[in-house]
Amino acid sequence: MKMRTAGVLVLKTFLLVTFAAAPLTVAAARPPNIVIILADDLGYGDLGCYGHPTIRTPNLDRMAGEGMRFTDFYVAACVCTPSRAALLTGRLPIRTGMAGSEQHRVIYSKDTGGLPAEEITIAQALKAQGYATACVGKWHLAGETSDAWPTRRGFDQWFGLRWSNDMEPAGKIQKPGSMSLDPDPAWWSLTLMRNEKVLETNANPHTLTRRYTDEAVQFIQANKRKPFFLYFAHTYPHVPLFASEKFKGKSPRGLFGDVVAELDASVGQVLETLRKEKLTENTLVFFTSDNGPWLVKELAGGSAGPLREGKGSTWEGGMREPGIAWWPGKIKPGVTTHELACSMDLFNTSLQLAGAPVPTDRVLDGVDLSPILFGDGKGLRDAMFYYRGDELFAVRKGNFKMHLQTAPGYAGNRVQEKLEQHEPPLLFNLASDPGEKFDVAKEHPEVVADIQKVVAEHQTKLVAGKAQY
Ligand SMILES: [Ca+2]
Repeated sequence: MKMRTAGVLVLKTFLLVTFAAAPLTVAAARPPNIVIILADDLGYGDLGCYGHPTIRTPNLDRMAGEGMRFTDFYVAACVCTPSRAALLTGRLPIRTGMAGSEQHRVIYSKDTGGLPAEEITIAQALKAQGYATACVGKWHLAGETSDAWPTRRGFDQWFGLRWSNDMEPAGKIQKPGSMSLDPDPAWWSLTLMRNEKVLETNANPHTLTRRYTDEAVQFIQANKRKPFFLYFAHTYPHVPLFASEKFKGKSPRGLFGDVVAELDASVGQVLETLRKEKLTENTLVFFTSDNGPWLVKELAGGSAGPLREGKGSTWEGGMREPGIAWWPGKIKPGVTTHELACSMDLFNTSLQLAGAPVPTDRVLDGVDLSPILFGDGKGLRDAMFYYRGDELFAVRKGNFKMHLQTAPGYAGNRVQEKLEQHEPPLLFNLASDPGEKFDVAKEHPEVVADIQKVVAEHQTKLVAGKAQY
């Protein structure tokens, strides 16, 4: 017996040593790569796999077919800056000071603030685990004089724009009052950044998606032998819209459709690169958008499909987004989930997958989505809070959503945005009425009372961060 035990031990030791030295085992033990692809102002209804009748998105449709499609995926805010801050930190913008206010909803170039240094981004947490980290695309979490650039918030490298493409001060000619379709590019020359330096002050808006994609592909190829985190935040389909020659004039939906088709092709190229480099079995890719469609831009804005309203609003169209998760061999293909999930969950999920410690010294609003992604996990997220600026407007619990206040979408300077207070609150059953048309508060006083308790508890415990912009 003793001899046999010793023999097994020797064999075990031999196997351990041998396998530890083998490159295959090292690769298998490697934490997964994480790629988050974020569109800007893309609506819930703008993709083929979310029901758009004429915009063709074969690559995203295939991604959903090979992966998991969420019907109830939310972002944490209905405009750019707070939504992005929440995705990267896993915290409601009200906690981090990145919520903005009714008057000042996103960061502008002259602002001095930015994402606070005390916050922990996914990039910082993963970099500490040895990940290579890159931000490709729009940041919008720092003003011009702020030091809160991607390279100071955990990213090894950054190639992209500082803000939205309609905020670029580089144009020589005054911008037109309305964001017409296909505007003169001379109005919209863009300042392109490489890390903390201005790379170009007259970048061609038509080639932006293609150049972002080339950068993302190069980053993946250059880092294929170590774990990497790629945050790929597209500039489009935020207005003004520009597509490259290859896509222009092709979509029946017009320029907006051309631009979305080009984004779709970009996603296809990223996934194809992962296939070519044999990284698919160890890479999670998640696709979503930062907020709903900018409806007042008319044909230059997107569609929220069956959902009410769009960008800037806490109606569903402002904050419910396409959400597609892809990891062949790990996520079951062709699954549609109705589980409630949020962009802030990508923080917890990414850290957990990377083996990074989840911070315990602060309130996190994300949850780890692994049980949903890799199994049949249910009910991970209890409630969803809808903030507009620094005010709570609505809360969803289960299928019911209660509105304390409502406002139409983000009108900019074209239409007055009229806020309405609701006392008693409005209540909608999103399962039977996703378009939020039929108030059922009177029929369900117990649900209203229950959600009011959730609101009271949330507001009692909430410690709002110091406003950063
Ligand atoms: Ca946006």
